Amino acid sequence: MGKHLFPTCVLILYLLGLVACGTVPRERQLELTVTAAGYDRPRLEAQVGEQVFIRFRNADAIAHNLTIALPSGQRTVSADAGVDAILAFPARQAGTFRMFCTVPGHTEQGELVILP
Ligand SMILES: [Cu+2]
Repeated sequence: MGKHLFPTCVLILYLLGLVACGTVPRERQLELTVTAAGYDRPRLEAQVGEQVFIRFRNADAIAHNLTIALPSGQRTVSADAGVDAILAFPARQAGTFRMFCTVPGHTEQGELVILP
């Protein structure tokens, strides 16, 4: 029992240190639902340094995707009818970035604002 105490203390101090130094990215959980009327919100917000998780809920009867044009490249997640999918990425740079669906003929759109 006693010989496990020291490594446990070291581990706890290490984890506390990571949190205190900010090297563990904060998480930003967001949700976006798509219906036949489009995305349910025109704007999502996150902050530089956060790990962003967008739960993309497809409440429509056909497949859609969520594509975001980030400075590091385009990120896409597709969701079949009635299915949820997750788009995850680090928010590295502040700005306003277009969100849209790339399925031909589809017009869903909005913007992701990454605050400095
Ligand atoms: Cu679509």
